[in-house]
Amino acid sequence: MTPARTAAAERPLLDVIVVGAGFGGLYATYKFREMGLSIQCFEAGGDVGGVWYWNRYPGARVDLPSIDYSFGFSREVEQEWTWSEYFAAQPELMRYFDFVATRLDLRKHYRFNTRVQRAEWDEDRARWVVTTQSGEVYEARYCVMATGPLSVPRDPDIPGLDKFKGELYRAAKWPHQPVSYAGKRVAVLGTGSTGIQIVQEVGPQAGELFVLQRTPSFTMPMRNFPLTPEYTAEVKRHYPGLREAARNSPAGGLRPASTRAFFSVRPEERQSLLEDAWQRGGLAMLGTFSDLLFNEEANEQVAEFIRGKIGEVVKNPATAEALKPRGYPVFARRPCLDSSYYETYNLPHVHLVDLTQEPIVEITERGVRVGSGGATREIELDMLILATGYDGLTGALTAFDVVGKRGETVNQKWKDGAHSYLGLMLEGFPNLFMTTGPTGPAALANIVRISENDVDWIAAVMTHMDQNALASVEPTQAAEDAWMELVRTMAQRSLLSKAKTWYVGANVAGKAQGLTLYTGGFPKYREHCTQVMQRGWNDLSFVPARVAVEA
Ligand code: NA7
Repeated sequence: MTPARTAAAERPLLDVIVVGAGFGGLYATYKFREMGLSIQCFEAGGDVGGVWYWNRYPGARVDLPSIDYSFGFSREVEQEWTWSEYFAAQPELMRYFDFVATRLDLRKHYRFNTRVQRAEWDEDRARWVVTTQSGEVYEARYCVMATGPLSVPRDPDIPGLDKFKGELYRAAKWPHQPVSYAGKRVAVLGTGSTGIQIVQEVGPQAGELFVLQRTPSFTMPMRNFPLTPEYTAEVKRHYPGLREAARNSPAGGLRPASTRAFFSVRPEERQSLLEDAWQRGGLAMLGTFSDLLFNEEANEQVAEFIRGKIGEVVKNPATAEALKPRGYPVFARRPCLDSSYYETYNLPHVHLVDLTQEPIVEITERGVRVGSGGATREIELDMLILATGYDGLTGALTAFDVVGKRGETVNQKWKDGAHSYLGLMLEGFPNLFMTTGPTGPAALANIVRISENDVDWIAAVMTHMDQNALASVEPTQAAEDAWMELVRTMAQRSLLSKAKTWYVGANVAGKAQGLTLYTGGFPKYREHCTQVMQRGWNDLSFVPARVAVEA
């Protein structure tokens, strides 16, 4: 690789700046360092872990198998680290990140508690100029935004939030100190994956729990279990094969997938397959039939199966009814996994507040006022927990100024919705790369497998450039447009567009709407990435290094 050069402004020219210390950022840091590149990495959090660093809320737990939700690039890490549970809880995930960062000596490349405020491409000098919040400036040939699809939490747009005098917590910015719920009147606002995990954890501990639900989610049994030494030893013996299997599965993970269409089997058999998946737990249900995200009628029958299960568990019929999701396809919102969510509503001190019947009027000093017209009531609270989601997919790169070669920001480029090439690059933004970016498979496949794929691909581009004395690269407009066309066409066929979720931007007021995720499955996505490499990078436009720059 070309060694770092001194910039005209006397700032050292780095090869790469990496933003983020989650899965994408840590692997990027390792990979580029091993390639002999000079790197500087930034992370807004106080340590490694990405979204898990912030999400310390009660009950936080990954909904992919731990052995799958972990790096595959390092034999040492795979062999030396041992997971204790099939689905790891947040503290164990943090221990894993700590282990990886320590074992591979990655922390020394990072500046933690450092938020990047601006990144601007200097076209004349072919480099990124990156400014941190404290005003420090760094320059690098490449900038890799490993900023994650879920890193910008959003507060609900509800009047009076600042008036509340009780304890106010945000799931995505949970304090590091323990929080006590005993004897307190607690409300949880939001019933996505986060709210569900909090409710089942806090419900039994709180004096009184009010769950403020606008849209119920479908949630299925997680059926978590501790991993025995025998199982772990077997997994460790077979990691290479397991990783390969994950890479070749549509969700990039060790999840059953099916080629069987729903209506191709007899009704009794369908029922028993669904029952079996329910008993096995995890996301087995999603892999039971091949067409659940495409065939609306098949999807509705599975939805009805789950509604039936809710009715069997929740004793109060009105509560059960309010908890049953209707009006959108199952799996179109991220399916949740729980261990005792529905059972929690059988506790006498846990109350569901159905916001479709009693909308929130305002947050008051003492709690929350719900209802409409003359029929409102104030629910007095000691604690309010916000589990109201994220400005997903695009939020991280539109939250600060990332300025390309025409002076346009990513924010401006994406005003009508995310537009990118493979979720990895942006026309007009040379030498800028994203990991797990929008229009890639981001939320729809295992984020660790995508991150590894993305970093390897970015590294291959950089190597090609170095071998051919190229200074900058960006996708051609035609290649980016063709990718977007493919993403949109496929999205139209998917039921994922049919729910109001962060997948489609529906949870952020004023955000462009539409599914900007690649829905063709992880293997196909990898094929697209590989093909452009095999075709001699013909979708990319390169500018050769100038002799003057080389001198
Ligand atoms: P989600 O899945 O976006 O859920 C956010 C929840 O917050 C959802 O139930 C929302 O209801 C609710 N919400 C948001 N704003 C409001 C207001 N103003 N009033 C009432 N309810 C509101 O975020 P999560 O953090 O749970 O999960 C994100 C991802 O993390 C998940 O997909 C997994 O990949 C892991 P709404 O649906 O908008 O009616």
